[in-house]
Amino acid sequence: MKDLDEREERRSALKGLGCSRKRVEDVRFTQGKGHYVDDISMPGMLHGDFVRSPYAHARVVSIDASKALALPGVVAVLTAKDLEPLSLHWMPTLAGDKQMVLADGKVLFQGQEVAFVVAKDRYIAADAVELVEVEYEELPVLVDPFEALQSDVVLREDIKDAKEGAHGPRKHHNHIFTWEEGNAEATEQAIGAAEVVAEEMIYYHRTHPCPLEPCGTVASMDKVNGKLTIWGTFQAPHVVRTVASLLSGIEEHNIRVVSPDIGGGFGNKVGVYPGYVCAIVASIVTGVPVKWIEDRMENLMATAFARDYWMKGRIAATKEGKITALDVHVTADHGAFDACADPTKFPAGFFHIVTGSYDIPVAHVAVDGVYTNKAPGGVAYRCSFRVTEAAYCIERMIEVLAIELGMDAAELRRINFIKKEQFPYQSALGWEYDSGDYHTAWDKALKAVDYEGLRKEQAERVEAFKRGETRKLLGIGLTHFTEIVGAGPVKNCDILGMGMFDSCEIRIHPTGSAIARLGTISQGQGHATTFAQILASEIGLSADSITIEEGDTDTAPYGLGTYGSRSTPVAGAATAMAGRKIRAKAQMIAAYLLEVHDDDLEWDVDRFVVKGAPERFKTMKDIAYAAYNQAIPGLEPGLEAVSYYDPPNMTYPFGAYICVMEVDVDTGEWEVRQFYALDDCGTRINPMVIEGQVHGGVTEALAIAMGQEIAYDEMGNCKTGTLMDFYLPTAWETPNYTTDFTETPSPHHPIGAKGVGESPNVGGVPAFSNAVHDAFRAFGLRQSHMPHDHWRIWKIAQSLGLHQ
Ligand code: MCN
Ligand code: CUM
Repeated sequence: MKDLDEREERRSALKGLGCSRKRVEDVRFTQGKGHYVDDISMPGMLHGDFVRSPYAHARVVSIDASKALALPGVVAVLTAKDLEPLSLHWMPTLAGDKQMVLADGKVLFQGQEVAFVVAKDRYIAADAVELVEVEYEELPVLVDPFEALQSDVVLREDIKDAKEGAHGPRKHHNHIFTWEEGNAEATEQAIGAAEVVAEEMIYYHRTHPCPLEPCGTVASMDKVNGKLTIWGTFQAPHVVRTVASLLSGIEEHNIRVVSPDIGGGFGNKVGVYPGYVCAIVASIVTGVPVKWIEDRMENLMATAFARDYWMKGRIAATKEGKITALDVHVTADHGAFDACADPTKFPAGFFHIVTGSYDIPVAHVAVDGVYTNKAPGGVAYRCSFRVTEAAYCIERMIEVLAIELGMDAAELRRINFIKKEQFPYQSALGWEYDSGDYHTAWDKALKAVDYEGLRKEQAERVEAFKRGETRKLLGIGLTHFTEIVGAGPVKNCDILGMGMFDSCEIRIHPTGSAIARLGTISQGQGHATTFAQILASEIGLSADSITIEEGDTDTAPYGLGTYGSRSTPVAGAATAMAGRKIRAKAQMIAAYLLEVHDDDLEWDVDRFVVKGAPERFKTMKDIAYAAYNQAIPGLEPGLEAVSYYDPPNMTYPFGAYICVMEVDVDTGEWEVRQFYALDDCGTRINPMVIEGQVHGGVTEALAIAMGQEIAYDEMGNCKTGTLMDFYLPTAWETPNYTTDFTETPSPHHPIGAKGVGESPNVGGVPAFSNAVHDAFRAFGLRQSHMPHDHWRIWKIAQSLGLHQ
């Protein structure tokens, strides 16, 4: 008993796996001591600012910069003509397309970069932007992707005759790609033979990650030693370095990319933006550092949006509700350039996870990418590569099918879930789900909210409404989602040809503390806290004695960065594997010190103990000291390790979310009465950090489902370019959340962990949206598009005849 207590004490002193260790980052963040890109200031530094297009589609007739150049303090005004000799007026996108850095003959969306002003300070640059005279000739605007596919108007004149794009044949001059997965014929047959078929168009509107800190960079070309340093808001610093090298011709060892503290990323900072290229060119030309920081409007109007997927679903089932087939056709509005950031093979990301948590025998998806006069981008905002669109689609289709069948939607889910014993499960669309136990999670969730009691209350409410006793309806929003996170494997996943592995390098210091560097980069996820915990449990040093460093390509091992909730599944695995290499060498050192054979030792929390002789041991601290200070025959001095981890599969976190919402029929106002979120992300590293991720992600889901939207008028004017128009919930509007969990480890991850960062958004959006729909189910509502703001909810009630 005493031994056990003592061991537990040692274990908890490590603050390793499972510990709700406080976030070490927060000391500086809460004291305003974070160091962001805009905090960087260098002697002689210049500032850039963009002239942007007021039109969504126009020819650029002329650009006259003479007045701007005459303004004291203005150093240069760059246009496409200046970049052309360097072949930098266009740049490759991460999706195999190319994008104008500065308007080359025409503009294709409102807010597009037309000219880059470089001046002595930010204010002069802004004043000079006003003085640049651009003459435009307006062209017809296409904002509707369906119309774009029919229209004679050619958006991308540069590729108007190209029959092939980066992802195969193009059907029309505004078409980007068709991408398909699954068995079309068998699916069509199953749908044709089905007893019940539900069909619906599900729209997931265009939205935006809107991180607190907008995008920015400081580029500094040191002409003396030929080194280019780029600080920036980058979610993938190594990729930026490689791309910068390929584009500029500067050898990669002469480029250093640093991501300092990042004030939120949410996918917005994966892409490469014209501002980065222009700042780099301006620094190379002037030989002094150049800073570019966008403002809020620029961030909302011109950087990577998310979603804009029109999903036509057809789901077939037996009368008893057993699903027999699923077909989805997506019309995907990618805006002016295809600047998604998906693995090369997957132009629609992992959308083919659209069979969700259900055992669906045959399925087929096809996605058509389309150009329109809107900002480019297309993959961002806690999305895991289009998984949130897929989850929304299937979770809405299940609800629609439940209506068609006259069935309870919780029961319909239950009878179609993939069963525990079916894992690893091969989905009809080609994925191998690693592990799951959906029934247990579902039952736990339903019980926690007293589902039956809620349905009873809801039925009573409907009756009371009909009797005229209340004007509020009750909606119960159900969701069971399955996520797919942790790209690689390298054999399937690359970005611009770079395989999606990740890495960790560890150095143990002589006194028994350590530094670990990773190929990922935290934007608020708490990596410095949690990766130290993985390592603490692996190597037996306290997490408090381990520094985690990310984001500097001069010191960190090559990695593909942080997005798609891949850090834990990939870099987390690399961390554990590197830790195990440290431990293997430590064992040899301990054996030497204790004068026993390696095999006579066993690992015990923070030390190697001689089997059967517990009083004889060496702690990791003892071993670290010996590694540097004692000559050990046959062993090199030092204690370091590096691991590059190529995951054998992705991880498949899942969850059960339930939202209980009151909806006022007369005003369209809603109130979230209860939100229950059960997440299963396998082995939990830090329950408190997970809870924080869930709170943040569900709040963003609330924003998306209930109000957030990047909207355009028919002229292509962005109507939501400020935070007056773009809904960003504050603490005041954010409901109380109940979090819960089950723990089904990943069988292939070294510590069994799956990602969690995006799960709450993937699961949250359908939960909120289903709650709104469910409130009106008794009155005949089948499908209504998000965002469910008060006006749209009011319109639902109006269309159902619920207003007297
Ligand atoms: N974690 C854990 N146990 C697990 C899984 C994760 O304790 N089983 C912890 C991790 O150690 C990490 C955090 O949870 O500290 C998130 O881990 P993970 O799910 O691996 O996701 P990433 O670290 O790769 O973060 C990316 C993900 C994405 S893609 C978006 S978008 C998003 C998100 O994280 N952007 C965020 N959460 C965010 N949170 C903040 N504060 N800011 C952002 O920009
Ligand atoms: Cu897709 S948003 Mo996150 O992957 O950075």
